[in-house]
Amino acid sequence: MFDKILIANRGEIACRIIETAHKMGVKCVALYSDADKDALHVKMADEAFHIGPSPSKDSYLRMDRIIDAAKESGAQAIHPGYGFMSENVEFAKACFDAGITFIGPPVEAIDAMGSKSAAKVIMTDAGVPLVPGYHGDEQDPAFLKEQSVAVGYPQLLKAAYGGGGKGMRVVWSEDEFDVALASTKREAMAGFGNDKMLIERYLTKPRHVEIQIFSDNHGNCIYLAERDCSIQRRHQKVIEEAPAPNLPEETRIAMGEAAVAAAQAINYQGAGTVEFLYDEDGSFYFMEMNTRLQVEHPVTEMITGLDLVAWQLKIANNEPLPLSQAQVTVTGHAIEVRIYAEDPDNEFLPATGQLSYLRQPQTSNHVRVDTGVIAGDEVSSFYDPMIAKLIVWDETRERAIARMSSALDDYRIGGLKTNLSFLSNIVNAQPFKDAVLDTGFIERNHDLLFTPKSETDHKSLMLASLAILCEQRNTALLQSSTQHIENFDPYSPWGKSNAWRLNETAKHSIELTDTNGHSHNVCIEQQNDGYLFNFDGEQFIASAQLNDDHLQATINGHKSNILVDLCPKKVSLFIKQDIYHFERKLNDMSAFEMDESEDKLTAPMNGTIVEVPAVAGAQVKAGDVLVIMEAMKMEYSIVAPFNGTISEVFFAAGDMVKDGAQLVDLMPFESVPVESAPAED
Ligand code: MV4
Repeated sequence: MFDKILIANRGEIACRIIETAHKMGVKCVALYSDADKDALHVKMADEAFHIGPSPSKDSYLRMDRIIDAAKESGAQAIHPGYGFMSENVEFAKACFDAGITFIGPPVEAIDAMGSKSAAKVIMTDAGVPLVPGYHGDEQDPAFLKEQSVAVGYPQLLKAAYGGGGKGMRVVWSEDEFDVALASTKREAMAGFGNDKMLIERYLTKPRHVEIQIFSDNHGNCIYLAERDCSIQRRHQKVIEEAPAPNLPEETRIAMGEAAVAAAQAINYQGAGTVEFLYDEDGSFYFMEMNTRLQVEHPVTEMITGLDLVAWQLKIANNEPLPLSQAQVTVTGHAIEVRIYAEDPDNEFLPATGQLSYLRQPQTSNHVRVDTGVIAGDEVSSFYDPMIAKLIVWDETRERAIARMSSALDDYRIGGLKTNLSFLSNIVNAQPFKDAVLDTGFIERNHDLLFTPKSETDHKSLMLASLAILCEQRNTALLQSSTQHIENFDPYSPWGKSNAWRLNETAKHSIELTDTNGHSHNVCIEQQNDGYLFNFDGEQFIASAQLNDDHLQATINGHKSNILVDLCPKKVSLFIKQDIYHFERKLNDMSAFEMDESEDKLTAPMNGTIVEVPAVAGAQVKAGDVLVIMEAMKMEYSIVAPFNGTISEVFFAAGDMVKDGAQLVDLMPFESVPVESAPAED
């Protein structure tokens, strides 16, 4: 086995490969761009090489730098992961020329599958079923027109060198053909530098079912069951599962054997995936073959109990397949969802930002999370914005769905938009539970999956406000803990860092702006045993406690246990799969702006000084009341935010002050000197 391999990738797949390699005692070399200098995969590796600026073209796609890093590190093999260089013939050749093992198929196999039409010729010879159509070399438009008529309508025009749905055009009738051919050829030439076309009968509601195959260098080739990846959006897989629901056993076997035949036809080695279109009438047809480990390989691992990356390393090390076909067993059902930083309410535009809050579901034999990020990481626009893959397994599909739904409810991500609620809507949708699957699933169930953005409700406003108030109360608790207040009552106005005069009802005003851009001014009266909210005349009595990110709140007797992400300017609520984000404007009268740069304490608004406990020269502790002022019929205490000496007091009781006026000059010091300790004996 290799002593050391280099992973020419980043993110979750790099972490996943490193994890298996380390279990096998293989050292790992990571590569990183400027943007990834603190990335998880770099931390996990035994060593790492900086390979360039953040853009992929200047880093992860720089073959020369990758090969140089492998040579310099002494890596004996390179694992390309998926994407980037994983299906690049030139890169596989460069590895071979450098005497470095490419953990993947032979160059010839990658090359053979690079062209759809060439692949179809090979599949025809191998007896693999193809969609009826034309995929020859004759490309004269008049000849193609004749083929088009022979195939019949609707039909699909496909660029031979297209991929991912690009370079395809549905033709519904003969008189559409000429225009469609011309435009698809132009698109293919512009996109792929080759305008060779093939024509296929168009399947209107196919499923995407793919077979995982493995070949070794000793003539063995087996299939490891199948995956259903029909739920896609713009040719991006969203949910994958294994095995494919309701696939007749004889179809499963026939598809698997066809996939093996396809692999053997190109002398395949390593992990590969043969994709089929599975038609409503039970027929299946070769679509394309991927000569890499797929993103969705974990669902196959969960139902077979195998480690496909370990198999890749063994095969690259010229070992035979660990199992024969007869020894492969399939147990239970697995589902994977791809968690993306994107905005489903805005055309799934990629989202960027900091993962200010990240809580994954508890992992187990049933729940797996493959990720390349940790809380606090930035999701940049340089790379695919996938945050993680969430994979679940259970004994039946129904139970796997329930487990996925629950795991999604437990997944909490704050700081940027994600597709979590969209994924939750899919797995909870009856058509998904009924396995009514085909490539049009998302479009057909649009109204089920895209819940209109709900107007912010009073409950979410109250919960966000309670979280903020609890946070401030907890801060006061922390500060006043130095005052050793016995029997501290969290609802006592004196319990807060901004203690309130007992003879007044403490009032707060918090401004919350929701993701629709609507601002809500929430007014709260603080009472001895909690808070009183008033929305359009309707009153709500509430109490709450905040422990870390858990908010326990009772509103009019109804208890809620939710997770919150509190940042200075934002507050997010995670209520099962509903997520509420608010900009949090510090209008809350119970807080005051501390001009940190100059340690000044200023008046939060125009008002009148009621009392000035502060005296110049006095030493005070954090939380001590310095000034009490009245504004808008409410009283506020301005307290010392840290230990220090009062150097000057600028106002006296009865004075009027303007918003922002400096009230006290407080000089910080390390700690309030205590009486000198008794001399050591
Ligand atoms: C098809 C098809 C229907 N009929 N071929 C999409 C990209 C590439 N993988 C091939 N694709 C399709 N080929 C025929 N003759 C429908 C698709 C297709 C599709 C296939 C699998 C998964 C998702 C898809 C989404 C749209 C179209």
